[in-house]
Amino acid sequence: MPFFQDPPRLGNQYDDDALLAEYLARVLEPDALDAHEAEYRELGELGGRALSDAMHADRLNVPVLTQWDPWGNRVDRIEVSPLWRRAQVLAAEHGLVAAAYERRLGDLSRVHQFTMNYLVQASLDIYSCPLAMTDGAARTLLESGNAELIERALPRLTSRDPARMWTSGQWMTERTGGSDVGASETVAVKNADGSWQLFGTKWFTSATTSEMALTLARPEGNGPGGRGLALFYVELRDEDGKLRNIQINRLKDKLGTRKVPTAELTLDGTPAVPVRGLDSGVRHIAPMLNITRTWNAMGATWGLRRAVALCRDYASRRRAFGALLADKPLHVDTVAGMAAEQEACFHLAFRAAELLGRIEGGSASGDEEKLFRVLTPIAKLTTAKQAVAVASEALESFGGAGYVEDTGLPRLLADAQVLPIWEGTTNVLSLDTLRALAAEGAFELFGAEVAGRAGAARDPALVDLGRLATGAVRRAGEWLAGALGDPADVEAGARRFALTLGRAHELALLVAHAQWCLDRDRGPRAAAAARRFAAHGIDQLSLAIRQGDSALLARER
Ligand code: MFK
Repeated sequence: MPFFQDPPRLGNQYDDDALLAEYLARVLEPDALDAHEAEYRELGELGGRALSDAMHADRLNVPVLTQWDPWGNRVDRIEVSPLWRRAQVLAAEHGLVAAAYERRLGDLSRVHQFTMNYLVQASLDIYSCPLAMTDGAARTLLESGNAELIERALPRLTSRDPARMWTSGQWMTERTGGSDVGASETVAVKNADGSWQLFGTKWFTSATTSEMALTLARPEGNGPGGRGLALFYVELRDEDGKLRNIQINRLKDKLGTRKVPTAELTLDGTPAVPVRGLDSGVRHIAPMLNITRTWNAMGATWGLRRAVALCRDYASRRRAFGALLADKPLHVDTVAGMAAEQEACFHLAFRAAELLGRIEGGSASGDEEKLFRVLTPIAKLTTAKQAVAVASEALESFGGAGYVEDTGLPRLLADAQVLPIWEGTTNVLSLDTLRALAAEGAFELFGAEVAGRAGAARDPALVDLGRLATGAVRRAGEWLAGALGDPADVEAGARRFALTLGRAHELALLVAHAQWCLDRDRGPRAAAAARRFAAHGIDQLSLAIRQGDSALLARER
């Protein structure tokens, strides 16, 4: 009988997830868990079986743009994949956006919403992208106070009826780039009747199939920079379904996220409505950024979870050199390292969700709001880096199979790579971390958050790990205070500084969770995750050696 390798398989993604079970038992009231467990289990079953099979079967389907009809009319129609059409129905029916706004679980509604997404999104081919922006648009409109637009769009964005639910795009990036948004060239022109039209090119619009979008444009006569931009609301199609003076120039040929119909658009007189005044567009779109960045951290979390779940299962099927991989110490060492990073990422992303839920419920203190502002860029940049590193390791752990497209495995890495790029690169978010920490008392609040979590430890080994976390934050603060004399020093070290804070916070969260597990005899896994994660390194600033860096950028000769 010739040898054929058994492929990795997934089980129910709720029942199989010990970390999720512990976390939900820790943060939810038993009644709330009872009320929602059947739905979590249903989503876990879909995520682990029917939808992951469908995603595999759908592997070669990509969105198709048809620009012209047979009679020469410009139509610019995008056909998305079958799984995306199914995802649209599932997202509405389970309230994957709506749950955050219905607030059935009060301040824990964001935890509930993201738990559902965590269970299913890794099998939905990045349908999380339009949902993230839909969520961001709902929050941005709510914060704008624009009653007319809220009344018009919010019931759609947060609907549970697939026929009524809208998704939203977020059109920011132009040819001038996705980071320096203040350089945007799109112009807003006011007509004699008071209406507005937009003229320009949007270079990276990820949800062109959405019904609406929030976008930035510069009202004629406004000054430069982000302050001169205004935030506009656009409905893409008229009553006949025709695009309103929008042309879809082409779809992007991307490394990953290939099911997402990311397009280049020309706005040629697109009707638009100002959302909130006629300036400060960057500030006014910031609520959207903070929501989509939280989704990004969550996206890393479910991507990592999928990679680790596949590796774990495979280790129990793959036999080499006379033993299962699961019994090979070096393989165990490798996968344990991945699992520890995954658990850390989970805790940080869900901590952000906890704070967001409290802020939206109005029960958060000013300090918690400030903390969330700091945590958003830190969580986004830290988890995105982990997602790429672990996805790469996951592929390697499958050997050659991890490099072969029709196993579906390479997609883990290709899709993860978007996470440090989308919604602000690691460097841009490191600078945003500094901006958020510039608020009075913000660094002290962050330090108190880490110290509070680390301080939950009573087990001596966990106490030591907690000290490692608080020590790293203290040293990061000292580094910042010392670097402040030279802005170039601060900027050069910003990424290492932000990653140090992110990893220190993750370690403190792991420690607190591990203590909770020890107290309830829930086994050694959580403590092992904290220990292993700490061993990977927390303090990144010891490598901050700027001297001579420019020589490394110079041409060879
Ligand atoms: C699961 C995955 C799902 C992912 C969804 C996929 C969606 C795909 C679409 C995209 O990829 S969109 C492109 C991504 N681009 C970005 O995320 C932008 C990256 N660049 C930045 O974040 C820059 O820092 C920024 C554009 C904000 C800098 O612009 P400016 O014009 O130099 O702004 P400035 O002066 O720094 O800030 C303007 C105001 O906004 C300030 O307030 P004031 O006017 O009161 O002084 C800032 O404090 C405020 N602000 C900026 N960022 C903020 C913020 N406020 C709150 N939160 C923030 N994050």
